[in-house]
Amino acid sequence: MGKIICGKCRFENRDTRNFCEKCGTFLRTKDFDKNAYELPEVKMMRVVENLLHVPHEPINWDAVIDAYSAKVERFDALFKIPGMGAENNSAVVQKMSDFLSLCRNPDFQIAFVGTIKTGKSTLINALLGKNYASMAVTPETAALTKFRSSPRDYVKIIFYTQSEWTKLWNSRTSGASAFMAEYEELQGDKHKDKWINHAPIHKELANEEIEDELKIWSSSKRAEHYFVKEIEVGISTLGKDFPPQVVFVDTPGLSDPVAYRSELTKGYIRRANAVFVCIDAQKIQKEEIDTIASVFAFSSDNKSKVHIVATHWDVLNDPEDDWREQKKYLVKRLTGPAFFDMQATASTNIMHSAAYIYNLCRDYDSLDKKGLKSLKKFALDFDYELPQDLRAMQKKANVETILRVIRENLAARYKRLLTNEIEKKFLDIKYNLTRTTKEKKDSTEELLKASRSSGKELEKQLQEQLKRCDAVKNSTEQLKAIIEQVKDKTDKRAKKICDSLRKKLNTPGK
Ligand SMILES: Nc1nc2c(ncn2[C@@H]2O[C@H](COP(=O)(O)OP(=O)(O)OP(=O)(O)O)[C@@H](O)[C@H]2O)c(=O)[nH]1
Ligand SMILES: [Mg+2]
Repeated sequence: MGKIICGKCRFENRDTRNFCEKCGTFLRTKDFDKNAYELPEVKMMRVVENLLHVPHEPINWDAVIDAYSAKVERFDALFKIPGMGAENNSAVVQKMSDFLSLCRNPDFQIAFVGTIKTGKSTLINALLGKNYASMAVTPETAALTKFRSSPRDYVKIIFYTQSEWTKLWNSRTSGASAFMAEYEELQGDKHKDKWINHAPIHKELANEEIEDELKIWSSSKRAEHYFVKEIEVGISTLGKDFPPQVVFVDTPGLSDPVAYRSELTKGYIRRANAVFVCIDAQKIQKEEIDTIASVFAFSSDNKSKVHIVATHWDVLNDPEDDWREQKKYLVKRLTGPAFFDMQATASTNIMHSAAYIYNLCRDYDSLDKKGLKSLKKFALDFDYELPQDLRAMQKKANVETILRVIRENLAARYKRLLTNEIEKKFLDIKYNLTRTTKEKKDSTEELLKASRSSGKELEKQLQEQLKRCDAVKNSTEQLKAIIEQVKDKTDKRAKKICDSLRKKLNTPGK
C-alpha cells in the first residue's frame, strides 16, 4: 500500500486517505483544483473521514465501558461540527464530557481517618504492599495524600491558592498555639511566597524514591507541608489484581486545630465511597466514639460505607479475648440511630488489625533490630516459629481480611454499580442526542415543507393570476367585439335616421 505524505505536518498517510489523519489537511491537492477544498461535498467528505478517525482514549478497566466511551467520543466529535447542534445545547456537551471523565477516572475513594497516631499510614502501607507513607512516632501525615495504581510511578503536589491560604490562616482555632509555634520554628513565612499559588508539581520517579519524596512534602517537620493542599501518588507495582479504580486517601486527621484543614478532610469523608476509621484498640474511649460519631454524621446518606478498624491489636494484653469483648461492646455501642442501622452491618464493618506486624513479616529479610525484636515478641506471644510461620503470622495480623473487604465487597460491587451508572448515563446521552437531532430534523423538514408549500402556493397564485389574466384578456376581446357591434349597429341606425330625415326635408309642400 502506498503512502501520501502530508504537505503540512509531514505525517505519512495511507494512500486511500483524502485528508491527513493527523492534522486534517487536504492531501489531494495535485488531483484537484485548490478551490475544490471549499466545495461542500469535499467539506462533508472531510467531516466523515475525520469522524472515522476520532482519537480514542482506551478504557482499560472494562471492555464494555471502553466501547461506550468510544461511541460517545464519536457522538461528541459529530455534535461539535458547526451547525450540528452543540452551539445550542451546552447541557448535552457537558453530559458527554462528564461521561468521558467518569469512564476515564472511575475513582473509588477510600478515606482513612482517625485521631493522631492511630495507625492510618501503617494500615495503608500494609494494603499497598510497601512503606510509602511515613509512620514516624511524632505526628507525621500533615498533608492529605492519595495513592493509586498507575502504569508509571509519580508524585503530584498541589498547593494552596492565595485565597485558600487566607481562609486557612483565618480559620486557626484557639487550640492552634502548637501549630503557630511550629510554623514560627520552621520559619513558614520565609517559604510562603514561594509555594502559595505554585503550579502543581508532577514528578515521575523510581518506585524506591517515592517514600523520600513524600517526606519532603507531607512531613510536619518541614515547612513545605504547610502550603501543600494535596499529594497524589501513582504506584506501578500494585499488581494486576489491585483494583485500578481504588484510591486510598491518607488524611491528616479530623481534630486539626486549623478548621479549614479539617474541613477538607470532612469534605473527603462526605465524597468518599468508603471510610475506614482507625481507632487504637488499646484506648477505645469517649474521644474515639466521638470521632466515629462525627464520621457517621458526614456519611448520613450511606452509613454502611463506614468501617471501623481497631489498630494495634497485637499490643492488647490478651489480643484474642480482649478483642472479642471489645468487639461485642463496639457492635452494641455503634448500632442505633446515629451509627450502623443493624447489628449485622456493625459486626461485619468492625474489624481489628495489626498492620505493623503484617509489614514486619513482609519486610522480614531487611528488618532492623527494633523491627526484629517486635516480631519475635509477637511470635512468642502466639507460639509461632520464625521464619517458617511468617505467612501464618501475616494472616493473624488480619490485614488480608480488610483487603478482601475492599476487593470483594467494595471495589467489585462498586464496579457493578459504576457500570450500571455509566450505562444509564450513556442511554441518557443517546436519548438527548436523538431528541436534539430529531428536533433539528423535524424543524429542517418543516422549513423545507414550508418552502415547498409556499412554492406551490406561489405557483397556484401565479396560475390564478394567469387565469385571471386570460379572463381579463377574453373579456376585453368580448368587450371590443360588443363595442364594435354596438358601434356598427349605431352607425347603421344613425345612417337610417339621417336618410329618412333627408327624404322628409326634400319633399316640398309637406
Ligand atoms: N504494635 C503496633 N504498632 C502500630 C500498629 N499500627 C501502627 N503502629 C505504630 O503506631 C505509630 C503510628 O502509626 P502511623 O501509621 O504513623 O499513624 P497515623 O495515624 O498515620 O499517624 P499520623 O499521620 O501522625 O496521625 C507508628 O509507630 C506505628 O509503627 C499496629 O497495628 N501495631
Ligand atoms: Mg499518618
